[in-house]
Formats: sequence, C-alpha cells, structure tokens
Amino acid sequence: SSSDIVEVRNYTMSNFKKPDSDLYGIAQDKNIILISMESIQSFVINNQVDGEEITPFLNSLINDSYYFENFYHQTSQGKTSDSEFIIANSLFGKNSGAVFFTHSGNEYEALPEILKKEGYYTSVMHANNKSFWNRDLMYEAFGYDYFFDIDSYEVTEENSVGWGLKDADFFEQSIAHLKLQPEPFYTKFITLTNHFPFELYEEDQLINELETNSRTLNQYVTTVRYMDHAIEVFFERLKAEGLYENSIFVLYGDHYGISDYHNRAMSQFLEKDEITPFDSVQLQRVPMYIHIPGHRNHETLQTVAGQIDVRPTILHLLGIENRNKIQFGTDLLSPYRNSYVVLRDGSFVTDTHVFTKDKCYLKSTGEEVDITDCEPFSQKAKLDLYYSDKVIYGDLLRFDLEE
Ligand code: GP9
Ligand code: MN
Repeated sequence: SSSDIVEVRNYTMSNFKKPDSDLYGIAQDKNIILISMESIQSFVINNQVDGEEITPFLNSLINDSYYFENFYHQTSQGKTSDSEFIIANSLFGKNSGAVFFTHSGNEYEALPEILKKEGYYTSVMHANNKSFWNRDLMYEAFGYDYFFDIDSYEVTEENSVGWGLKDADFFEQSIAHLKLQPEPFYTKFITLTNHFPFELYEEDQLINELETNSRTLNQYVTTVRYMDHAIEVFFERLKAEGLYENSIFVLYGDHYGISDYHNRAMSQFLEKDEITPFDSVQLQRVPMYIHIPGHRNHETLQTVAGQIDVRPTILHLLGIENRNKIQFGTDLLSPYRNSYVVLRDGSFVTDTHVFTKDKCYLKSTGEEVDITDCEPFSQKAKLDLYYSDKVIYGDLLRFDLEE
C-alpha cells in the first residue's frame, strides 16, 4: 500500500550517503557510455596465460580510471537482465526467476527515465532479438528512447560466432548509430562474444587456451582476451570520431562466467588447494571502472561494493540530487559510504568479513570465525533484500509520485 512506500523510503533515506563534493557534478552534460562486459570476473584481471596477459587493455585502463577491486555482481537467475535491472534502478533482482519477465508492468523510476528528464538521449545497443529477456517491454518501462537491437546490425555468418555478432563488429557498426544520436546521450553497450560456451574462430584467438580439466574455463580466457581487444579498438575508434573526450565511461562485468561446477579447474588455474565457499564468494567479484577522460585524480579503490551502487554514483557525477529516491545502493565515490555488499543469496561482505552459507569468515585470510563476528551486518543484509523485494512485489513505485 501507499504507507509501505513511506516505510521503505525512511529506510533507504537513512542509508543515504553524501557525495564527494569535488566529484559532484563533474560529468554534467557529458555523454555516458556504459559497457556491460559479458561474463567477465575479476580473477582474469592482471592474470596471465603462458606469460601473456588475459586483459592487457583492461589492465592498463586501471591506471586511468576509478577502479573497484572489491566490486561484486549481485545477479541471480536473470543473469544479464538482472544486472541491467540492478544498475538501472538500484533495486535487487529476484531471488529466483527473472524480474525482467515477471515485473515488466511495474512502475519504475529508472536511470534512463531520470536522465531523459535532464535532457539526455538514452539508448541500448545490443545485437540480439529485442524480446530476449523481455527487453523490449522492460526497456520501455525504464524509459529508454531507443533500443538498437539485432535489426540495427548487419549480421552475417562470417561476422558471427557463438551467440551472434562478434564484439569487434558490434562495436564498429555501433559507431554509426552513436554518431547519429543527439548529445548528450546515455548509451549502454552489451557485449556477447564472451558468453558460454566461449567459442571463437582461430583467427580471433589472441592467447593460448588453458590446460585445466575444464574445456569451459580453458576457452573462457581466450574469449575474455578477445573482448578486451574489441573494447580497446572501440576506445580508439571513439577517439578518432571525436566521441571520446566529451564522454565518461562506466565498464562493469554483468555476472560470473565460470560456475562452481568448474571449481577443480579453477583451483588449478588459481593455484589453490581447493575453492571454499569463502573463495566462491570472492570469485563473484567483477571488474568495475569509471573512466573520465582528462581526469587527474583517478585511483584504485578497495571499498566493498556492488552493482546496486552504480546508479547513485552516476547520478552524483552528473550532479543530480537523489537523497529522496528509493534506492538500495550508495555512491561508490562517497567518502562516507560503508564498505559493504549483500549478494542476492544473502551472502554479504564487509571490509573485514565474508558471510555465506551460514558461516562467517575473515576476509583477509578466509579463516572461519565465530558466527557472531558477522552479526553486526546481518540485519542490514536481510533488510536490504526484504525492502527491495517489497518494492517489486508491491509495485510500490507507483505510489512514489513526484512532489
Ligand atoms: C543475451 C545476452 C546474454 O542477449 O545479454 O544473456 P545472459 O545469458 O548472459 O543472461
Ligand atoms: Mn550475461
């Protein structure tokens, strides 16, 4: 009911954190380019195969970005669509099933809609059928101006692999669309080549496969390497087209690519005796970058965070007030934020501890400690998920009328 929204708003407002005043509004009127990087996990960053970096471009981008080492995906069965949902709304996806399918009829106040009101042209570029994950309906609910779906791309047998259009061709063909958009724009690119089963033509294979007992993991590193290259070329092309300087970039991994099913191979690659539940949680980290061309104060940040925190961060960079919004994340760049993330399965991580599957671990060593050590955050973790679910199941944002 409409009194529930008051309860939820009191909760989310009490968790609001003020922005860093030096960063508030620095991206005002700039284009925003999001790149949703398919299935990439942080363990590939600064890691090698036979002496070759898996992600040379993304490694170098760290020096020139705000890079978040302890950033977790928070998705569940809705995979890419969950990540889209979380980032657009700063709400959690569902515990099971996909909110994109079950709640596309809800009222939302999503990031594209907010930015549209600020004069932005908003779009998604992704070479798949528009109805996949019910995107056509959900994007409408989020207020996107346009979805450049598979019909906006020339897809042939030669330029496709695995799930469809190869990333390099996808980015190259997207340049023409970008150039026609009114500025400032907010555009999200969703890559595809680094998707299970991680297939690649030989000519696109830039590093060796691994030699573990998992063919999936062995091939994964090569498709990650390919995606890294495709993004590097995209940056060069944006520079050549004059679209780079006046844009800010947010790059993030959408969800894991290698499931626990491949733990034995993963432990071989990471040279660990075994992958414990603690390690499994740590493996849910995905790379996250905020890259602002010309910015001098970029740094690598240790704050524990997740996809839920992206929306308030972008809003603050644009100088858009959001203290009163129903959102469950906090600005990643706020000096006042708590280092904390809750995953969709109820696991949570702080600066010092990891809680998962009813056990509490020291974050620094992975050593199991008394469950009471995790208690200070367990109530918040439960309430975050509880109130967010309440918003979705009760369609509460329909009561959130503009003041
Ligand atoms: C499909 C792509 C992949 O369009 O976004 O979806 P996923 O299987 O990763 O959720
Ligand atoms: Mn995905």
